[in-house]
Amino acid sequence: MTDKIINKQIFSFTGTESKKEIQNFIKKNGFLLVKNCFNQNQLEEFKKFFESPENKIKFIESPPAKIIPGASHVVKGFEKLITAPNLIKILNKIIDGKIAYTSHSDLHSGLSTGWHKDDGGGLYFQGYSDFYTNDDCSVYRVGIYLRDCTNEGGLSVKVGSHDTPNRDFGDELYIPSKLGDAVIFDVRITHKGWTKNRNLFSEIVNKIYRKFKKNTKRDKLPFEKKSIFLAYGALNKFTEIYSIKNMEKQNKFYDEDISSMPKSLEKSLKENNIHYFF
Ligand SMILES: O=C(O)CCC(=O)C(=O)O
Ligand SMILES: [Fe+2]
Repeated sequence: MTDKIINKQIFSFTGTESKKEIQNFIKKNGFLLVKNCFNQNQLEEFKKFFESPENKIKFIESPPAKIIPGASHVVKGFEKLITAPNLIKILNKIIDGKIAYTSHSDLHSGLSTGWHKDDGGGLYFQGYSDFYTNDDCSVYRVGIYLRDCTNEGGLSVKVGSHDTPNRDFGDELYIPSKLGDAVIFDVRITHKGWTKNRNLFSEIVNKIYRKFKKNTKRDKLPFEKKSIFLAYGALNKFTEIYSIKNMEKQNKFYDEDISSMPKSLEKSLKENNIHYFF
C-alpha cells in the first residue's frame, strides 16, 4: 500500500470524492492531502496574519522560530480560515456528525519539528486510556504551508501510525504540497516538519538528548517557512478533552486568559453549524 501511495501519490484529494472514499483513506493511513483547498484571495488574507504590523508584534519568540499559539483567539479575521468553505466541506466528509473546532490554532514562522505525535504524550487525552484504540477518537490537525513544499519544507508522516503509541511504527513518507494545499492528519499520527539532515554521529547524540527529554536546540531553517496549524474533531469526549488541554497549554504563553474567542469567529462557527468549546 505504501509503495502505491508514494509512487502514484494517491493521497491527494480534491474534496469532491465520496465520504466513504475519504474516510476509508484517512482512517487507514491517518492523513490526506487536500489539493487547492484555498484560492489566491484566501492565501493573501492568510499571509496578512504574519505580515500585518498589528500581528507582527504578537509573535512570541521561540528561537529560532516565532509563534502565535491560540492564533484564532488573538489574531483578527481568523474566521476566514477556520470556516473556509473547501476546508469545512472535506472535514464534513472526514468527521461523522457535527464538527467541533478545538480552538487549537498556531501560526509558525521558521519552526522546525522532529518526529512526534500531537497527543501531548497522552496529556491532551488525559483521563482516557483508550484513545489509540477507540474509533470514536477522531481529532484532526490541518497543516497549511504558505509556500510550495514540492521537495522540502512540508510535512512527513509515518503511514498508519495513528493506531499505536509506538513512534517507530510505519513507513516514512514525505508529502509534497503546493501553496494553496492543506494536509489533514490524525493528531495521533507520528509526523515531522522540516529537520536538518544530520550525519550519523549527530543523529545519535540528538536521539540520546531526546530520550532523556533534554531540550534539543531547534534547527535554524535555510529558507522562509510560514505555516498554520489548526485542529478540529468529532463532537465527543475525546475532542473535548483535547480542546481543554490545548487551551490550557496555549494560555500558558500569555499573561492573560485568551480562551474567549472573538465574536466574529463565534458568529461564523454558528452559521456553519460548527461546535466550539472556547
Ligand atoms: O513544523 C511543521 O511543519 C509541523 C508542525 C507540527 O507538527 C506541530 O506544530 O505540531
Ligand atoms: Fe505536530
